[in-house]
Amino acid sequence: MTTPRPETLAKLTPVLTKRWLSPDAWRIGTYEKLDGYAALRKAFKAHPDDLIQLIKDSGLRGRGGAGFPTGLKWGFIPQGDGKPHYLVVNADEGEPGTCKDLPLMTHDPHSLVEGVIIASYAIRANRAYIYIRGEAVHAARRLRNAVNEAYAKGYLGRNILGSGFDLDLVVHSGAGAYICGEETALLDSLEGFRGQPRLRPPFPATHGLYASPTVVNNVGTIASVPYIVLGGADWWKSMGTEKSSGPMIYSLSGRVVNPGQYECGLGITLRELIELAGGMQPGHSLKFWTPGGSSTPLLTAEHLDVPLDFEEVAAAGSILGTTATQIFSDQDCPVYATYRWLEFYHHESCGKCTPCREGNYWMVRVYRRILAGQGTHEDLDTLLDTCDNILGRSFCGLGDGATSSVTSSLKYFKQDYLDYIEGRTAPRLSDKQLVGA
Ligand code: L3W
Ligand code: SF4
Repeated sequence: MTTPRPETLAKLTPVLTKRWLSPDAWRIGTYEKLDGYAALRKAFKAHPDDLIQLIKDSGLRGRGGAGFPTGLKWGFIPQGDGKPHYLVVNADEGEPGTCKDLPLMTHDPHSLVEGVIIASYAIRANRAYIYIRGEAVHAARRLRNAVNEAYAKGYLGRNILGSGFDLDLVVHSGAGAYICGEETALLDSLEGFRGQPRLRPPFPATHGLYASPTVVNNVGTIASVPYIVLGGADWWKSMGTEKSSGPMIYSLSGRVVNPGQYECGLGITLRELIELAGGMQPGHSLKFWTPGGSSTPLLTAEHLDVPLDFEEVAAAGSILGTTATQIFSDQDCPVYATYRWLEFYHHESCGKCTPCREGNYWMVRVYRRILAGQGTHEDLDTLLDTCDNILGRSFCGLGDGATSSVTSSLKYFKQDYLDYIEGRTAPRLSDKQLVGA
């Protein structure tokens, strides 16, 4: 294990994670003692439009993967249109490797509830929903407890803190489908339909829940709002980079000594993050990694010093995504890892469009063949051709995301594929596993 140098330790910026180690921070009394609901009182003194401007000025970008500017999204909500407005929090965290929202909701649920109230006030929504992943039973329990506590203290319901603003907040548990993390599938699911993506545009900002203007934001995005209200836009921008402002929770998993959540300004490098996590596990050296979950193209040891912000990761050929950095070593196989991710996408494909439904099905079969030692050189062309027919031709991001590890592993680790095909690597799957993808 390596001990982080003081200059690297100084890069930790606990903002959203600052209460996680306080026992009982999930209870409203403790939360209030730790500045809880102070931002809400401050927000109610401002005009809703000024709050939207504050979020614009802060440069806050969506923490769910796409990095869309939050203030801009809030500003899309038409005002004076006579329609109800909704805020929907996407808490359907399901991307492989992604695990920053669940601990936030478990350890500090009130920060999300407070963010929901401020954001709803800003966009003039009187009803908000938190759509949480079905398997996240404990986090949902904590959230529901927090919502009940907030109602009891007058932070939710009618005429909140005498402001004249009303808000009802519902915590809704999904049924465990990854596709319901896609914002329009989430809205369909919330309305009681089968969760499948809708055609965009129109975007939810104008035609969202029940065809009304709706802001859909990730947990981390909304939980950031109280801090920006209290600290101001300049303070928020003092962390991160010029175009990717603020702190970000990086989730390190895999071959590091201390996997976990490390909150640092956007733009930290993987080299520094691994140092914070105590280094690589003894006997392991970095081979490949995902900057933001399994939907983001793999990077390698040559990318250790890429600043992990939206722009620089894109320039390196990947996507910052959800900052779920999964670390693999020389003892891990990129072909097998890609196969396991593909199994996931194949299983979770909602089946609405042909490229994703059929493409992932066939790619899983090709991977099984390769991993069973029965692959051919043509299989590699078939994989690339299939990806070419999925990427940009799928109805939603799930299809595109499924191709990321295939194309990037073939780009960087073609030799690992050839080693299976040409018999230098022992098969990892048996003949029995070849059938029935
Ligand atoms: C109004 C316009 N609104 C865009 C809104 C849109 C959405 C947001 C981003 O997410 C990402 C993918 C992966 N008028 C608008 C507009 N919007 N143009 O902006 O939209 P978009 O299309 O860029 O992305 P998306 O499809 O919403 C997909 C990332 O997710 N990903 C997956 C993550 C999985 C999780 C999880 O499990 N928690 O987050 C992995 O990287 O990068 O970019 O709200 O409505 N003209
Ligand atoms: Fe469904 Fe996949 Fe098409 Fe998305 S890309 S709509 S998940 S079949």
